[in-house]
Amino acid sequence: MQTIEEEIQKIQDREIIVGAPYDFTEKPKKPLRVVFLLPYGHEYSLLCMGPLALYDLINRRKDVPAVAERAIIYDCLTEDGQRLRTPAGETYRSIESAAPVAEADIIGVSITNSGDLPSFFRLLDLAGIPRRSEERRLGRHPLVVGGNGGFANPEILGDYLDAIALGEGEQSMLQLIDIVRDGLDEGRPKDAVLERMSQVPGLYVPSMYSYELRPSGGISSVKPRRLTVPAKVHAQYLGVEDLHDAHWVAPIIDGTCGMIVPTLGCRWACHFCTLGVPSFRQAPFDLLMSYIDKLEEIGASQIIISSPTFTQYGKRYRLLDRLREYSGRAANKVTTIIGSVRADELSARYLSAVSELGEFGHLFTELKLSSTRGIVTIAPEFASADLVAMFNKTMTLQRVHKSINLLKENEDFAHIMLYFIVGAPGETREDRAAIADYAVDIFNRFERPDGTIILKLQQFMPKPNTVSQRLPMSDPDHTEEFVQEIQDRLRALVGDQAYERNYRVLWGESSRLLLESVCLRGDRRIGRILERLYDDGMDLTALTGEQLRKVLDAEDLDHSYYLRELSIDEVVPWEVVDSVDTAQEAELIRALKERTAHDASGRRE
Ligand code: B12
Ligand code: SF4
Repeated sequence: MQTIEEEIQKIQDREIIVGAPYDFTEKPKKPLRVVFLLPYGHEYSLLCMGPLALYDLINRRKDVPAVAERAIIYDCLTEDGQRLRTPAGETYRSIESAAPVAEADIIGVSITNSGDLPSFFRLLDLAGIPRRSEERRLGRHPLVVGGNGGFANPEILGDYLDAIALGEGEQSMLQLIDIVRDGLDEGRPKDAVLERMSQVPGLYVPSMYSYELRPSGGISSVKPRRLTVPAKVHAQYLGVEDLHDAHWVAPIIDGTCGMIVPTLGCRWACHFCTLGVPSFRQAPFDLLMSYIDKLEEIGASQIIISSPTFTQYGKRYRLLDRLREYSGRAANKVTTIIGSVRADELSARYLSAVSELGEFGHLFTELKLSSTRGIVTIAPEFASADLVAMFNKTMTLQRVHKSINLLKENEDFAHIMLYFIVGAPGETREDRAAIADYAVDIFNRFERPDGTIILKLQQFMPKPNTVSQRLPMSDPDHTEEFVQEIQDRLRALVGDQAYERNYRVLWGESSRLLLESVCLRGDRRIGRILERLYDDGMDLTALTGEQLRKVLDAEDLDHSYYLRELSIDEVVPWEVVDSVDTAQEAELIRALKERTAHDASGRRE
C-alpha cells in the first residue's frame, strides 16, 4: 500500500496552479498555518471552490499573516468503523506540508450539506485534534472554523466549532486570521479572542450565546452572553470588487479539468432554494477569458461551468464562442460541462452555441453517472401549477413547452433531465401522479423515440434561511414510497418496454436525508447525538429511520418534532443567524394550508 507521502507526491506531480506560483517570501514573519480540511478525495477536492478561493487568497496576499494548506481524504487512508486511519506510523498531513495537521494554528472545515456534518468528527479525529471547542486551548490547539451551506443551521456543531463563517468568507476569514495572530502575540485567553471574533460581520461564535433548551427539542430563547456580542449575525455576500479572483476561477487544477463560476446567486428567488438568497452577481468577463487562455495553454481537456443558472450570465455567448474556438483548435477532445441552466431562459441561439461546442455534458451526470451527453436540465420542481406559483417558481408549463419545442429542433440534445421536488407540505397522491404524467407529456412533445427523460426526484427539505424554513417535511422513509408511486404510475402509463428504454427515475439518498432532517432543525443536542453515533461506529451512510428514532428516543427526543411545521413565533435554533422576512414565511404557510383545506373538502380544481 502506498504511503501518504507517495500519494502526495503523485498529487503534486499532476497539480497545476493556474497563475503565478505562490510566493511566501514577503509574508509577515512566522505566518500562521491555516489548514483546510476537505471531506473528499483529490479529484472532488479540486471542485471545492469555496475553500480553494480562501486558500488562494491567503496564499496570494502578502499582507495576510498566514499560509494556507489543504488536507483531503487520501486514497491510502483505511476505514476502521467510522474512523479513518493513516497507514501505520504516519501522521495525517496536508498536501503542502509534512508537519502534522494537528499543529496548525487554524483549521477550516467546509461542509456542503448538513447531512454530511458527521464528517467533521472523522476529520478532526484523523488529525488528532480535540473535537470540542472547550477542550482546545489557544496556542496549544488549532482554532477550528467552519463554513459553507452545511452550516446553515450552525447550532448543530455549536459545541465543537470555535467560529462559523456565514456566507462568503473572503473578508471574515482574513479578519479571523488577524484576530488569532494578535491573540497569540499578546497571549490573550481564548475566550477574549472568540469575543473579538464575534464582532466580525459574518462570523458566528457559538460559545458567545446562551440558550434555553426545550425539553422536547429546539430552544425557547437565546441571548448573547455579553453586551459586546451582537444579537444577530448576517451572512456576508460581497460585491464583485471584494471577491477574490479564485472565487470565479478554480486556482488549482489536476492538469485536465478547469472550473469557472460565471454567476453567483440567482435573478429569481424560489422559496425553497438556497441559491436564490445571495444577491445576483456576474464574474468579470476578462478574468474568465484570461483563465480560459491559461487552460488552453495547459491543454486542459475539461471545463466545468458552475453557475446556479448559466443562462443568466450576460456574456454567455462570447464565453461559449471562446470555448468553441478552444475546442476547435485542441489536438484532443475538449469537453465543456455546464452545471445548470434555467429551461425558460433557453433560446435557440443558446442551444446552438452549446451544441457548437462539440463535446458538452452536464455536471451531475458527469460526476454521478457514466457520461451522458446532449442533456439539458429543466427544473419544474412541481407538476401542479399552483405549487409552482406558491413557491415563487416562475417556470410555468407554457414556458417549459416552449423550451421543449426549441430542443426538438436541435438534434444534438437527446436527453432531458427533469428535477422534481417530492414530499412538499400538502402534496397529495394526485400531485405525485401528475409528475409521472408530466414526464410522459414532455417525452411525447420532444418526439425523440431514442431520447431519455431522466426524472431526478429530490425530497423537499426546509433549509434554514429560506422562506420555506418553517414548513413541515415528510419523513425520508416515506419518500421512498412516494418515489415508488411515481415509478409505478410511469410504468403503467408507458408500459415496461418504453419505461426501460426511455425513462430513468433517480432517487436514493434516504440516509443522508434522515441526518439532514434533524440537522436542519436541531439544536446542540443533535451534535452530541451525531458524535455518539460516530463513536459507536454506526455506518451513517446506511442509517435507517428506525436507528435514528432509537437514538433520539434515548435522549427523550422525537423525530416527528423535527419534521413538523414550526410556528411563526417559535424561536428557531438558528435564531441568531435567521434573516428571513417573517411576513413572507407566514404567507407561504397560509397559502399551503388553504390549499390543503381545499383538497380536504374536495373543492380544489
Ligand atoms: C461544485 C459543487 C459541488 C462539489 C464541491 C462542493 C464544495 N464543497 O465546494 C461536489 C461535487 C463535491 C458537491 C457535492 C455535493 N453537493 Co454540491 N454543489 C456544487 C456547486 C455546483 C458549486 C459550489 C461552488 O463552487 N460555489 C462557488 C464557491 C466559490 O462558493 P462557496 O462554495 O459558497 O464558498 C464560499 C462560502 O460558502 C464560504 N466557505 C465555504 N467553505 C468554507 C470553509 C471555511 C473554513 C470558511 C471560513 C468559509 C467557507 O466561503 C467561500 C468563499 O466565499 C453548487 C451549486 C452552485 N452553482 O452554487 C452545489 C451545491 C453547493 N451542492 C449541493 C448539494 C446538495 C450537494 C450534494 C449533497 C449532492 C449529493 N446529492 O450528493 C453533495 C454533498 C455531498 C457531501 N458529502 O456533503 C447544494 C447545497 C444545498 C445544501 N446546502 O444542502 C448546492 C447549492 C446545489 C443545489 N442547488 O442544491 N457539490
Ligand atoms: S431554484 Fe433555480 S431559479 Fe429558483 S432560485 Fe434556485 S437557482 Fe434560481
